Amino acid sequence: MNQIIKTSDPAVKALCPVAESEGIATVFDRYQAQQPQCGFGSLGLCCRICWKGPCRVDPFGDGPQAGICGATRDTIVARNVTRMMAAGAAAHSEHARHVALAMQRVGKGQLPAYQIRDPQKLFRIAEKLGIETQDRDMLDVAYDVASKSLEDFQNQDHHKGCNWISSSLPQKRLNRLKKLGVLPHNIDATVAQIMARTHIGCDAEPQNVFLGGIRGALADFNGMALGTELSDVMFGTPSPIVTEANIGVIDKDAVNIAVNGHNPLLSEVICDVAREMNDIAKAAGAAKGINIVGICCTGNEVMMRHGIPLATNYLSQEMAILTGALDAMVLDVQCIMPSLPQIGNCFHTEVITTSDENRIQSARHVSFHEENAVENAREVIQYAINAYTRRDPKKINIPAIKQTAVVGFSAEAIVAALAKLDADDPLKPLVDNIVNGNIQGVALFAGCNSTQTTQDESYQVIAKILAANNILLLATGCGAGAFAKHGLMTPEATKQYAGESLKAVLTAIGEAAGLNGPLPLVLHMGSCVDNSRAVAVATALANRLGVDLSDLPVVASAPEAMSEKAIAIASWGVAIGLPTHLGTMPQVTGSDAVTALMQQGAKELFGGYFLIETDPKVAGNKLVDVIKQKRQGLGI
Ligand code: SF4
Ligand code: MSK
Repeated sequence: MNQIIKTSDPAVKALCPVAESEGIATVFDRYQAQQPQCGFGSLGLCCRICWKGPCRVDPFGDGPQAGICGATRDTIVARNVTRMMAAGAAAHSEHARHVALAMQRVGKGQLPAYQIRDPQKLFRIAEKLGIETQDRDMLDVAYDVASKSLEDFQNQDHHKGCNWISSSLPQKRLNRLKKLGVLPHNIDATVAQIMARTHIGCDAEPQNVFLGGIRGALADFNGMALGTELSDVMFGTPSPIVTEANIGVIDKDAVNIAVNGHNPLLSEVICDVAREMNDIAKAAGAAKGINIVGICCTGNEVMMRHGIPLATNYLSQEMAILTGALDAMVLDVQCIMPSLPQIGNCFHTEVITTSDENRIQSARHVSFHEENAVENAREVIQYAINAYTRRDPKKINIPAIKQTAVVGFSAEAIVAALAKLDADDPLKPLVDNIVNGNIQGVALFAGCNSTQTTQDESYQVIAKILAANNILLLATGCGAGAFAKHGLMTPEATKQYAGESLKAVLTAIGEAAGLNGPLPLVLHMGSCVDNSRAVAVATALANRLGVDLSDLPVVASAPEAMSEKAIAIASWGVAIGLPTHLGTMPQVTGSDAVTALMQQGAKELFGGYFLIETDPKVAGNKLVDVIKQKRQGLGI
């Protein structure tokens, strides 16, 4: 193998040679093996919707210009991207449904492993959803909140919007979306409708297909908001906590267990049970007991709630095993590489799937069910301890690379920090500083890692440009992981990279909040399902200023968007009015009509639009310009 390692992460660079010497293929090798990737697929011009296909449209105009059924390039591209939005919505919303169903059972007292850890938030949500709270038992309210949330999967009345979206966006935005006919009434029905309308011989009008996709993307937002908020109720609303990130958090003197995926239902219980089983690990010879580390978005979930260190983000999940000191990797759902068990087999690592709907060939499977959560957690931890005893000391190679990260900035935590400056009106300091220009605007970094670019690099380049221009930075998902690993979630990064006025504001807030220095340069808002937290902050700002979200100097950036979930997130970002940067080339450019629809067309319809730019420096400067234009529009 002749390795080309597309990463900026020093830990990954340190571990790839281990893979090479062991003859193990990693994501970077498999990327090389796929070159050149199919041009038709890259442009979105390959249709496999029926078995007369696959059909491909010639992008140069010489060959076929329609599929066998007559579908044009515009129809084919629109259907492909719309189906991606539906898949993203389905993935986030399955996660949300899982959490809501669990909370319903907590309300009935049927799941002793779980509690309501944030009752205040429960009651706030109940009021927001119009549920009676006066003199009511907490568990009854929890049951009703979960049931009302599940209505968003069941309602058949097209005139009634989903409960969560209706109570989460500014009225002006809801009116605009309603007028366009893109507000979902039911998450499941919206996903099913997209699959139906994109079946062969159905909706072939590209804009109509795409707007159907936008409704799916807004269903994704609804599922995401619901999943985030109910998780906070059950597991606690994040508040700032200091931890560490990158592969050096794996400890050779401990039983190391990585939790990887997205859904916190099992990982939360693993954290609880690990404390009880620490002595068993010590008795097996691990001087420091059990060390839980996070990967990907399950990693973000446990990091922001418990300060569990983050081992790495999506693209480098295989690297944790290459350290030779990872005893188990426990997998739940989404963004998990099917290659993990093969790599685990080259070491002593137990790779354990836990979701019956998400299994991987040759992985050990422990079927997780909430009613058996404690037993399930004990079982996987015991597998890890047993594996620890089989470790080969000669294979241990943990690069001593890690960074401090201050994480856990939920919307509530941000408001609480601001309240230290103005207890009666916490939003006022933020609004005042945006209006007076000390903070020029806000950028939300979301999304994945992708082999199409250099891992984590664009995040850093763009963030440094925006910060120097006094733009407040928020991050979720693998973007948050990137910033944590590269030391940009620290007060020191603020001192080094923030423009003078932004630095002054972050310092004033940080010192008032008792942090003895500025807030970190990038505020960690959670996993990729937690983008709704940033929307909550933006909605509060818009309501306060009496404007729509598209008027605000707020942008989103997904420099390494890769998954169908990321396509859904970016699409609802556009639909709620945000200029949304994509740093990887979306698979739509085979259709001028769809590409134009996502840019100028979307701008006219929604105020938000896709800004496609693969060069991070150019992208950063373009986002600064967008923020300036938005400020001009507001007259500030
Ligand atoms: Fe080809 Fe039409 Fe079938 Fe797509 S739906 S594979 S374009 S015949
Ligand atoms: S895990 S969707 S690679 S953010 Fe949330 Fe990361 Fe993207 Fe998966």
